[in-house]
Amino acid sequence: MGFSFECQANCSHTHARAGVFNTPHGIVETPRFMPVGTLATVKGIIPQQLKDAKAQMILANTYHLHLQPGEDIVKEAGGLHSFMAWNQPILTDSGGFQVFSLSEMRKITEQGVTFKSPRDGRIIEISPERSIQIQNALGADVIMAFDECPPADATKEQVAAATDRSYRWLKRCVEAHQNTSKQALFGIVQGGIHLDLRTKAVEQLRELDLPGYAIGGVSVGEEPELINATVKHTAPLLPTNKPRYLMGVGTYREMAQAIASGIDLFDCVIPTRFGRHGTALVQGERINIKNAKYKRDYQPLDKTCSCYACSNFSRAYLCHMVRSQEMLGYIMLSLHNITELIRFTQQIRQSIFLGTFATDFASWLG
Ligand code: PRF
Ligand code: ZN
Repeated sequence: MGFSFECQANCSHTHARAGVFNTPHGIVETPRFMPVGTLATVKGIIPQQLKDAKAQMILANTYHLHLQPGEDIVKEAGGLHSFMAWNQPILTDSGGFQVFSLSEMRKITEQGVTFKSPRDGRIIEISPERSIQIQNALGADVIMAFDECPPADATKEQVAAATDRSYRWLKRCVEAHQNTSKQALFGIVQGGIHLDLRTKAVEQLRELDLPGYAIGGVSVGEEPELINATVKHTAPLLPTNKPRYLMGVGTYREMAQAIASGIDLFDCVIPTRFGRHGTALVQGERINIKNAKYKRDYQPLDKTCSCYACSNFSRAYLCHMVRSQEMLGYIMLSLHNITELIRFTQQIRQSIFLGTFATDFASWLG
């Protein structure tokens, strides 16, 4: 079975839609949050717990897996699904964004990027062709175009040049992609906060008739209101019959607003990163479980949540574990946070079917 996207319900007040994305490893019901498993592991969480959290598609990163253990080992193990024992959909990001945010001595040319490996100082080159080759070897259901994501302080000229280059690189990715029946290549719209650049980029990408489209280059440090304005302008220009993915966004407000603009998929490291720092997402708020007020709080973190932490442990116990730097504390907060963000997107999905999205989530949309 290949790939298809069906829209099942549309909101009559916003661009929000509920859909199903079919992949060779099963369905993704949208809108949906996707947990991040950078190194082919969602830190601290086993696959059964991800299933219990109703995760459907999870992410992994080309850049990290190329450095360690190397795509040859993943391929030899039978591909990412078999290597990490996750038999549901997986998406790999292409590496370009991670090279820019994580490595030193990076150099970008028309050919691609070169950088010094943070592991052993080796000089590594990743081009659009190389990124696709690596992603073909890893074997995720969805693979991403190799793009250039300019920083928030780039000039409009720099953003325009990166957007044009991302389009030339995308055509090279399409050309290099070997495995179109088993892996869907998504294009990435760049253009920063410049709406005219976004419009032009969408027009170019639509020509290529790809199985899905992502909005990149947002949430890179710009004002939060500009994220919403950019997505509001860009998402409705994308084809309605293909999935739309907003990269690296995963706060309640940004997701609710992006869903109202017609976005289907999200990923973000927030739930696991927060979990490792003692922060829990509860009813739309961030709470620091280390706070002294939780020392004798014997209620669950969130009594409406069905995750393992909320079903079995008290805030007092979680507070104790995190204060004692016990790894189970961080794991339980990460598990709760992932469960919570998936549940938030699922509640939105339900409200789209019921026709109550715009009213039920009004407090997040304003
Ligand atoms: N491009 C890629 N991955 C990304 C981004 C991008 O622009 C972002 C920006 N928010 C997150 N992850 N390839
Ligand atoms: Zn919970």
